[in-house]
Amino acid sequence: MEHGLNRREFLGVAGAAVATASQAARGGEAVAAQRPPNFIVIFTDDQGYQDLGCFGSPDIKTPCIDKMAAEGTRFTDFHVAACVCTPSRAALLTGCYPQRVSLPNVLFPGSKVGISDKETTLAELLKARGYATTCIGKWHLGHLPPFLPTRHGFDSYLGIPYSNDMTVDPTMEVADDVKWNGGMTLEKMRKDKPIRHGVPLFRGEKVVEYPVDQATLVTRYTEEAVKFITASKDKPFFLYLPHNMPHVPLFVSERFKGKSKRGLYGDVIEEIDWSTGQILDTVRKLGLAENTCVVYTSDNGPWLIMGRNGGSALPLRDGKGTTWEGGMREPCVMWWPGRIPAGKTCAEFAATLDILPTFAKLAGAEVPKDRIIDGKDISPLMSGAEGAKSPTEAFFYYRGYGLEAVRSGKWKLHLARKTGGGKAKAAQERPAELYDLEADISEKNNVAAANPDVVKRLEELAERCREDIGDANRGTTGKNRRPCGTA
Ligand SMILES: [Ca+2]
Repeated sequence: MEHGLNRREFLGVAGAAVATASQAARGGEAVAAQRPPNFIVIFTDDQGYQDLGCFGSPDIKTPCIDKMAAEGTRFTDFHVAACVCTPSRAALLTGCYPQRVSLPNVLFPGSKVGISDKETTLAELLKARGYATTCIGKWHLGHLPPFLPTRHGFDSYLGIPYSNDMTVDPTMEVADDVKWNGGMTLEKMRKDKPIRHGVPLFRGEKVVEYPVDQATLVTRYTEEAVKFITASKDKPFFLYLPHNMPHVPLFVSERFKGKSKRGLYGDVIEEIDWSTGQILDTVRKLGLAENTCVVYTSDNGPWLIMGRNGGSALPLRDGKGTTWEGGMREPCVMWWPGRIPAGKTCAEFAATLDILPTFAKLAGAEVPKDRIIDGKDISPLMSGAEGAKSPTEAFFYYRGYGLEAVRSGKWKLHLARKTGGGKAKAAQERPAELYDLEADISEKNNVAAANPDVVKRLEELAERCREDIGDANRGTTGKNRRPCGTA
């Protein structure tokens, strides 16, 4: 039975006869007519490709996520659309390249921009289908009121508004019952220089704790998630859980401190594993397993430079902040008993861009038709449909607005471009490099010279992308960008 689920069975409703071809063709709508599935997205921050037991970690123990993989499917060629936080989240929630929605760079406490209210987020799309929605964790798509989760489709929000190594925006609204830590007062928050790595915790649109005790966050997020699932059990729900760990500075609760052979980073991942187990157990206990689709992945690769969070993307090259595979290929596990085959590995290309159109299809929700959405429906890959192939012809690796690489099939081309050019030395022309990711997942052997036709084809795909959403490395802005929100 492992490979036995076909697409029609996958999209059909358990126990309901999906008898006619027309019903099968309607697919997602047939599900939605009964009760649309629940969705849970667990999105960690800066976790490496290797940093789960089921992805080969030699020394981090993740029994709960390994069990999730044994009951579900591992995606081993799964990508995020950016190598840093803000743009990666923009892609997940809009189904679009972050450059298309003009959020290609990390936002800071002084940033006055955020996600545009003209975009339709995954949460808005599902909310329109009657879903209960919540965001618990790190947002990072703008911390000013017009950009907060509660303005973009989430019924409720608990979490930190951006990265946990940032500070506070002294103008933030503060709740009446705010908890001040470390001798903080409202006056100090408004006037003093912000505390290094002192971040505020939000509930809804107001600060409820500052600076938040970060060692408590995974526990609190988990409790909040369990509460939300329990309260929402009688209607479809969407739980978006973007953990702010293992982004540096690392914090862990007392229960997990010193437990992992891998040091603090391992402790942090093991606590997130516990959290994931709590969430899946809640789903199981409530009898919702067969109607709940859970995706676990990370927003970008491990921080190997500067902060050095201790993660590993092996066997991939490099990590966060780069367009090498280690920066943008992530461990990914999908779980939905009865719908996603158990114990399977999907080696087809997929990306967070695909989550929005796929969930929309499964929920019977409308994807906006008046604009370009980059992601594709990957439900056939999720169902393990025989012979299902990635629907993505080409995938583009950006850093900021600069297009650095293009992927098509097994080939990845790092584009020729100028690099360096600081005070010390003149800019260098870096030639194109081609890698065969099937034979060389570590991007070690440049085979450009031996495959000129492949290089030409991928360069043509890159050129199409430059015309579409631009490339700062060539001084082009593209014709299909949409503005981000401004406050
Ligand atoms: Ca990140």
